[in-house]
Amino acid sequence: MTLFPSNNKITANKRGLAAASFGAVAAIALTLSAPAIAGPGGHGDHGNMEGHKMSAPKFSFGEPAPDATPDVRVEMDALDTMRFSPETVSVKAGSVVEFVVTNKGQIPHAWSVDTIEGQKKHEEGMKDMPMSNMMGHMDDEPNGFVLKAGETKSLIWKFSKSGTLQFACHLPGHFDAGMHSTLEVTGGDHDDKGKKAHQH
Ligand SMILES: [Cu+2]
Repeated sequence: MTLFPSNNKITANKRGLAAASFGAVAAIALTLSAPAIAGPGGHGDHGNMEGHKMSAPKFSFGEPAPDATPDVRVEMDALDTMRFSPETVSVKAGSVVEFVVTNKGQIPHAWSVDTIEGQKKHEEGMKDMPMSNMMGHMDDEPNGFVLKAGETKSLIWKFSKSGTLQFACHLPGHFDAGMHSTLEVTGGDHDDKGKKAHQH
Protein backbone atom coordinates (compact mmCIF):
# COMPACT_ATOMS: atom_id res chain seq x y z
CA MET A 1 0.00 0.00 0.00
CA THR A 2 2.99 2.31 0.04
CA LEU A 3 2.53 4.94 -2.66
CA PHE A 4 6.01 6.42 -3.00
CA PRO A 5 8.51 3.95 -1.62
CA SER A 6 11.50 5.55 -3.35
CA ASN A 7 10.63 9.06 -2.09
CA ASN A 8 10.33 7.81 1.46
CA LYS A 9 13.78 6.38 1.25
CA ILE A 10 15.28 9.71 0.15
CA THR A 11 13.47 11.56 2.92
CA ALA A 12 14.83 9.13 5.45
CA ASN A 13 18.36 9.74 4.17
CA LYS A 14 17.91 13.51 4.29
CA ARG A 15 16.67 13.32 7.85
CA GLY A 16 19.68 11.25 8.76
CA LEU A 17 21.99 13.93 7.34
CA ALA A 18 20.11 16.74 9.04
CA ALA A 19 20.32 15.00 12.39
CA ALA A 20 24.03 14.45 11.93
CA SER A 21 24.79 18.09 11.16
CA PHE A 22 22.56 19.31 14.00
CA GLY A 23 24.54 17.10 16.34
CA ALA A 24 27.77 18.73 15.15
CA VAL A 25 26.40 22.25 15.69
CA ALA A 26 25.19 21.36 19.16
CA ALA A 27 28.62 20.03 20.06
CA ILE A 28 30.29 23.27 18.91
CA ALA A 29 27.78 25.38 20.83
CA LEU A 30 28.49 23.42 24.00
CA THR A 31 32.23 23.89 23.56
CA LEU A 32 31.82 27.64 23.07
CA SER A 33 29.52 28.17 26.03
CA ALA A 34 31.64 26.17 28.46
CA PRO A 35 34.09 29.01 29.31
CA ALA A 36 31.17 31.43 29.79
CA ILE A 37 29.72 29.14 32.43
CA ALA A 38 33.00 28.98 34.31
CA GLY A 39 33.76 32.70 33.91
CA PRO A 40 31.68 34.84 36.28
CA GLY A 41 32.42 32.78 39.38
CA GLY A 42 34.72 35.41 40.86
CA HIS A 43 32.32 38.34 40.63
CA GLY A 44 30.00 38.24 43.58
CA ASP A 45 28.67 41.71 42.81
CA HIS A 46 26.79 40.60 39.72
CA GLY A 47 24.52 38.38 41.74
CA ASN A 48 23.49 41.36 43.86
CA MET A 49 22.79 43.50 40.85
CA GLU A 50 20.50 40.92 39.31
CA GLY A 51 18.68 40.52 42.58
CA HIS A 52 18.19 44.25 42.70
CA LYS A 53 16.63 44.31 39.24
CA MET A 54 14.22 41.57 40.18
CA SER A 55 12.73 43.72 42.92
CA ALA A 56 12.39 46.91 40.88
CA PRO A 57 11.02 49.61 43.16
CA LYS A 58 7.79 51.42 42.32
CA PHE A 59 7.82 55.20 42.38
CA SER A 60 4.93 57.29 43.60
CA PHE A 61 5.61 60.06 41.07
CA GLY A 62 5.88 58.13 37.82
CA GLU A 63 7.95 55.55 36.04
CA PRO A 64 10.84 55.11 33.60
CA ALA A 65 9.63 55.32 30.00
CA PRO A 66 12.69 54.38 27.92
CA ASP A 67 10.65 53.72 24.77
CA ALA A 68 8.36 56.74 24.97
CA THR A 69 8.80 59.84 22.82
CA PRO A 70 9.71 62.71 25.17
CA ASP A 71 7.42 65.76 25.31
CA VAL A 72 10.28 67.87 26.57
CA ARG A 73 14.03 67.62 26.94
CA VAL A 74 15.79 69.00 30.02
CA GLU A 75 19.54 69.47 29.88
CA MET A 76 21.40 69.57 33.17
CA ASP A 77 25.02 69.80 34.24
CA ALA A 78 26.68 68.25 37.30
CA LEU A 79 29.41 70.51 38.63
CA ASP A 80 32.38 70.07 40.96
CA THR A 81 31.00 72.98 43.00
CA MET A 82 28.55 70.33 44.29
CA ARG A 83 25.69 71.82 42.36
CA PHE A 84 23.43 70.91 39.50
CA SER A 85 22.71 73.49 36.87
CA PRO A 86 20.00 74.63 36.55
CA GLU A 87 19.18 74.46 40.25
CA THR A 88 15.42 74.40 39.72
CA VAL A 89 13.54 72.61 36.97
CA SER A 90 9.82 72.60 36.28
CA VAL A 91 7.93 70.01 34.24
CA LYS A 92 4.28 69.14 33.75
CA ALA A 93 2.44 66.24 35.33
CA GLY A 94 1.54 63.64 32.73
CA SER A 95 4.46 64.57 30.50
CA VAL A 96 7.34 62.42 29.36
CA VAL A 97 10.63 64.14 30.06
CA GLU A 98 14.07 63.28 28.77
CA PHE A 99 16.79 64.40 31.15
CA VAL A 100 20.18 64.76 29.52
CA VAL A 101 22.81 65.17 32.20
CA THR A 102 26.46 66.02 31.61
CA ASN A 103 29.19 65.85 34.21
CA LYS A 104 31.13 69.05 33.55
CA GLY A 105 33.48 68.33 36.46
CA GLN A 106 36.76 66.49 36.93
CA ILE A 107 35.41 63.95 39.44
CA PRO A 108 32.53 61.47 39.21
CA HIS A 109 29.02 62.59 40.10
CA ALA A 110 25.68 60.86 40.28
CA TRP A 111 22.26 62.05 39.27
CA SER A 112 18.89 60.72 40.28
CA VAL A 113 15.32 61.94 40.56
CA ASP A 114 13.15 60.97 43.50
CA THR A 115 10.88 62.36 46.17
CA ILE A 116 12.61 64.46 48.83
CA GLU A 117 11.98 61.64 51.30
CA GLY A 118 13.26 59.05 48.84
CA GLN A 119 16.49 60.98 48.31
CA LYS A 120 17.00 61.30 52.05
CA LYS A 121 16.56 57.55 52.50
CA HIS A 122 18.90 56.84 49.60
CA GLU A 123 21.57 59.12 51.09
CA GLU A 124 21.29 57.38 54.46
CA GLY A 125 21.56 53.97 52.79
CA MET A 126 24.75 55.05 51.01
CA LYS A 127 26.69 56.02 54.12
CA ASP A 128 28.07 52.55 54.86
CA MET A 129 28.49 51.40 51.28
CA PRO A 130 32.01 51.00 49.83
CA MET A 131 32.68 53.22 46.82
CA SER A 132 33.07 50.30 44.39
CA ASN A 133 29.67 48.86 45.31
CA MET A 134 28.10 52.30 45.28
CA MET A 135 28.94 53.01 41.64
CA GLY A 136 27.42 49.75 40.46
CA HIS A 137 24.47 50.12 42.77
CA MET A 138 23.52 53.56 41.49
CA ASP A 139 24.04 52.71 37.85
CA ASP A 140 21.52 49.95 38.32
CA GLU A 141 18.84 52.33 39.63
CA PRO A 142 15.86 52.93 37.34
CA ASN A 143 15.72 56.60 38.39
CA GLY A 144 19.34 57.69 38.00
CA PHE A 145 22.94 56.95 37.08
CA VAL A 146 26.59 57.67 37.80
CA LEU A 147 28.60 59.96 35.51
CA LYS A 148 32.33 59.88 35.03
CA ALA A 149 34.09 63.20 34.37
CA GLY A 150 32.87 64.53 31.05
CA GLU A 151 30.25 61.85 30.59
CA THR A 152 26.66 62.47 29.44
CA LYS A 153 23.77 60.12 30.14
CA SER A 154 20.03 60.42 29.70
CA LEU A 155 16.88 59.13 31.31
CA ILE A 156 13.32 59.27 30.01
CA TRP A 157 10.71 59.47 32.74
CA LYS A 158 6.93 59.80 32.72
CA PHE A 159 5.66 61.98 35.57
CA SER A 160 2.29 60.81 36.80
CA LYS A 161 1.32 63.61 39.16
CA SER A 162 2.20 67.02 40.49
CA GLY A 163 4.52 67.51 43.43
CA THR A 164 7.94 68.66 44.51
CA LEU A 165 10.74 66.23 43.72
CA GLN A 166 14.49 66.36 44.07
CA PHE A 167 17.56 65.67 42.00
CA ALA A 168 20.52 64.45 44.03
CA CYS A 169 24.10 63.22 43.84
CA HIS A 170 24.83 60.49 46.37
CA LEU A 171 28.57 60.20 45.99
CA PRO A 172 30.24 60.50 49.40
CA GLY A 173 29.82 63.96 50.88
CA HIS A 174 28.20 65.49 47.81
CA PHE A 175 24.61 65.48 49.04
CA ASP A 176 25.60 67.01 52.37
CA ALA A 177 27.64 69.62 50.49
CA GLY A 178 24.44 70.69 48.75
CA MET A 179 24.44 68.60 45.60
CA HIS A 180 20.68 68.40 45.28
CA SER A 181 18.14 70.56 43.54
CA THR A 182 14.42 70.91 43.07
CA LEU A 183 12.10 69.53 40.42
CA GLU A 184 8.61 71.00 40.44
CA VAL A 185 6.00 68.85 38.70
CA THR A 186 3.04 71.08 38.02
CA GLY A 187 -0.49 70.53 36.80
CA GLY A 188 -2.25 67.20 36.76
CA ASP A 189 -5.85 66.24 37.44
CA HIS A 190 -6.19 68.07 40.73
CA ASP A 191 -4.41 71.26 39.79
CA ASP A 192 -5.54 72.53 36.37
CA LYS A 193 -4.29 76.04 37.05
CA GLY A 194 -0.78 74.67 37.32
CA LYS A 195 -0.86 73.64 33.66
CA LYS A 196 -1.17 77.25 32.56
CA ALA A 197 1.31 78.62 35.08
CA HIS A 198 4.47 80.13 33.67
CA GLN A 199 7.77 78.47 34.40
CA HIS A 200 10.01 80.59 36.57
CU1 LIG B 1 28.40 64.80 43.01
